[in-house]
Amino acid sequence: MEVKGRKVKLSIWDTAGQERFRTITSSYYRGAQGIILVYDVSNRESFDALPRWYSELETYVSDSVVKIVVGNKVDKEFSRQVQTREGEAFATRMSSLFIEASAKTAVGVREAFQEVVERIMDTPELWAPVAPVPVGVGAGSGSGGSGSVDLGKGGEGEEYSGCSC
Ligand SMILES: Nc1nc2c(ncn2[C@@H]2O[C@H](COP(=O)(O)OP(=O)(O)OP(=O)(O)O)[C@@H](O)[C@H]2O)c(=O)[nH]1
Ligand SMILES: [Mg+2]
Repeated sequence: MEVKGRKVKLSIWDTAGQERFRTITSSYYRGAQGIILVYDVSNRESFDALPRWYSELETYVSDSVVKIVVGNKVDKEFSRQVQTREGEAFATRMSSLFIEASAKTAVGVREAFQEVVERIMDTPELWAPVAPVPVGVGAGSGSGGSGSVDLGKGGEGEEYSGCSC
């Protein structure tokens, strides 16, 4: 999709029902830059379950990861159980973005992704390369010069050549 005039490719992982069995492992969260937490505006239980998901996130992801709370099924306005302002207030308390949407009518769907990606783009620590830390003293001391450390030589390479598999 296009965000802020730039083409971005999204890789989206859906928990696909696993959440009901609480079998989501840490590998699921690893490397995530954004997290979408969806509840059903016509089902209060789904909204009340959100704090539990946040305590799980506290364990697995850093604070800088972008979170958005999505109140889905707004097409069912006639049976709404969670008011917009409740959803909004909760999201604010959790330092998260908020939007209401309907997967059925597509209202708010694009916007939800748009908001998350925009916030990710505004958070360099989620994507900017971390400055190399000079570890492995001695690896580049012979030929490096001008204080540079070549982590490509004498580090991984040697280790790899020693592999007997
Ligand atoms: N009216 C309405 N129904 C919806 C909407 N989104 C999903 N549904 C319906 O809600 C039910 C559950 O939707 P799912 O997409 O399976 O929900 P889920 O949370 O991903 O479920 P799991 O993958 O099993 O965890 C289905 O019957 C959908 O058709 C919506 O925006 N409006
Ligand atoms: Mg699903």
